[in-house]
Amino acid sequence: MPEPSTIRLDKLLDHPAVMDAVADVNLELKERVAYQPPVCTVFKSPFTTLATDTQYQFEIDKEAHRQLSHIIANTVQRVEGCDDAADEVKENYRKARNIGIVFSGGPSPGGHNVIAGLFDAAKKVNPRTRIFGFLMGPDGIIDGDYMELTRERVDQYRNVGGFTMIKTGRTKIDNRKKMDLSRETCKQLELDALVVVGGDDSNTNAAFLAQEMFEDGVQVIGVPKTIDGDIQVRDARGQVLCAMSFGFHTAARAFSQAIANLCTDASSDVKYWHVCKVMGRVASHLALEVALQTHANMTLIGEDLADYVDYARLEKAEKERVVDYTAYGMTLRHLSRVTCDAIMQRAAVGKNYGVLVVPEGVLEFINEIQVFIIKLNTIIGNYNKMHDRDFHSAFPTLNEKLEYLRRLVRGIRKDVSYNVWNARDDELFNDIPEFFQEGLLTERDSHGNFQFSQVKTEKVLLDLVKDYLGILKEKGQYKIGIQDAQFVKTMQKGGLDPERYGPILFENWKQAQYLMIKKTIISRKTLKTALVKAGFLGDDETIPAPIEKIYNQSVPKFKTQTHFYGYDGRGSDPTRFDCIYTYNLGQTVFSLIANGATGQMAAILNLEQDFHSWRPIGIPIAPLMHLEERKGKLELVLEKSIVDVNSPAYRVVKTFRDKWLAATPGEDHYRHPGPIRFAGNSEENRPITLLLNAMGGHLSTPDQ
Ligand code: FBP
Repeated sequence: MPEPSTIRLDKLLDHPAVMDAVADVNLELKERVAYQPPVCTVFKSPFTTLATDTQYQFEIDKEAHRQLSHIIANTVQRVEGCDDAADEVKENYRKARNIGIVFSGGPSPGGHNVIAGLFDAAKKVNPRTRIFGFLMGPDGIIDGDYMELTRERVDQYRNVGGFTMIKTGRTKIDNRKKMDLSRETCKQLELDALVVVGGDDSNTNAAFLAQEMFEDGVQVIGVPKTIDGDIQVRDARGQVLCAMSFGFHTAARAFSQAIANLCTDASSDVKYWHVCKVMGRVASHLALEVALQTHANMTLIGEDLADYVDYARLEKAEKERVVDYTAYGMTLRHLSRVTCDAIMQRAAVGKNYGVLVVPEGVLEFINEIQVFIIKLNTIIGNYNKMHDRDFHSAFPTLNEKLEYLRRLVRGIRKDVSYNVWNARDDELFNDIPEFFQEGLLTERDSHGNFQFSQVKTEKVLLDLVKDYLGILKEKGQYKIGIQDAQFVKTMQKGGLDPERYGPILFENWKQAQYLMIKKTIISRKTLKTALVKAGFLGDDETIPAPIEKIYNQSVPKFKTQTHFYGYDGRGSDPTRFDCIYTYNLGQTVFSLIANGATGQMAAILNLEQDFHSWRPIGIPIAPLMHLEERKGKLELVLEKSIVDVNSPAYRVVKTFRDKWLAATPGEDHYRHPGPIRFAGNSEENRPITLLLNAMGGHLSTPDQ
């Protein structure tokens, strides 16, 4: 045999093929960064102008009037293309500007393209315009940390996921000091405009910055970012202005790909229930899109649970002439029962496996948990208002926090919150597992939001499900159905007559394709008793092997795997839809700035339609604001949108619920959206939720 040739390591490392193979930049990435998203027709014109669109009206909150006087009269502005304009207008449009941009909140795929779109539009109009990226989120504005963005840096991140170029952060510019420092930074940089790319809270912040810097002449423009999909803007008449924030499509597709793969695995080795928690904070938009993309067996939608009415309870209460408020809305216990029921139904047709999708914020819609969240938010908010040290530094351990709550009950600590937490709350709270108590008491984010991603929602539900399935198993209700043909084959192979044993073993012998062992047979002992009683077995005889085999196959083991889909999808490279959407948002931002707008949020109409119908607009932020309780006090904020249970997307999912549960003999109905690809004719070009919801605000049922 010839000796294998040897190669020196330094030579190997110098080899072009090896260098290519280990390079940080691969071919796929090269192709991605080189992609040039198409622009809306208006951006092909040498100029753009803004036209007020009077068809959109808003109901304005009095407090918004008071606090945001400079920008409250803003209207919806349509961006229009323009070939020529008066010299003065042209001069103003083309002037060299200093523009700052900041990412605020969690990363969302496509953010880099907002920068690229703005950069390209601004530099095209005037190459002397300078774009500054504030580093690490709003802290960069407060501390004056920024970098000037060069073409080389922007090019490196085109169509690439994450917010890596300038990073992000969750600081809120929410007090005088931070506001003054931010204003100072903008002055020092001689900024003409500041662009805030963020979620509902960050766009709220953008409105306050616009108000604050109005007289300094610094324009502030917001961009609707968040994978959660909870910035959806309509006017007072329900006309859609922003159907979807950017990044939602990519995150949903990334989660869906992974979850669809689990569907494949689950239906191959048929032994696990995969429980997948998906991000999205309170709203279940992402879970809804995942349901549409994957047809997973069961998808919980928080908003649907809140709507739940337990009619059996109502009926019982009516008979007893009492009022049962617990019949409205879902309790944790009831949710676990509904989940067990679905698991049992599948097991009955031999499918002791499946995929369950749980939105991370589902607990917010559960009666008792919602009460805890509101009460604890108030207690923590009150504490922070009254003391120098914040609640979490004052009570770092769970025990210390619990002790503080107990003291509120005893009224020893005459705190403002002493009447918020009572003995009943304390009793119920002590009943829940420690890890969940810890979750509920976790630190709120800088905007006062409950941090759902930090709570093991799926574990809370699963623990209850496991307990209840155990009870159902003991009652003989949770069993795996045995295919009749398989029973016959096993018996005949072992020399036993299936016709003789069938009626003794099964409660639905000859009635169904999947046979259920009788409820009274829940152990080998009870199996033997049934056989002895039927006269098929003597007291001293052992159970025949084929029967024992069938019995063993009917005993379910509830084996689970839990998964959390969040940060991975949030960091994914954007879909083509998000690449194009965000690049055009960046271009829209520039048009708004160049036309003197402030306190507006860039958006694009007709996202559900063919790209050629997309229409860039500016949405006035101030008229959208309303009062909401945050950290225990009323604050002016942008409303988060949750799933509308009358929306077409939700109704479609609800209609297909039974089909996708697939608790019937035969195959599952899983759907495979495949990986996020950048190009290709079969690449899906927009979110399914978006398409469905654009088909009508509300659906009527066929008999209406
Ligand atoms: P934004 O609202 O800032 O876009 O963030 C969305 C999100 O990814 C949520 O889905 C999730 O609950 C949260 O951020 C996680 O926050 P963190 O990054 O602080 O862990």
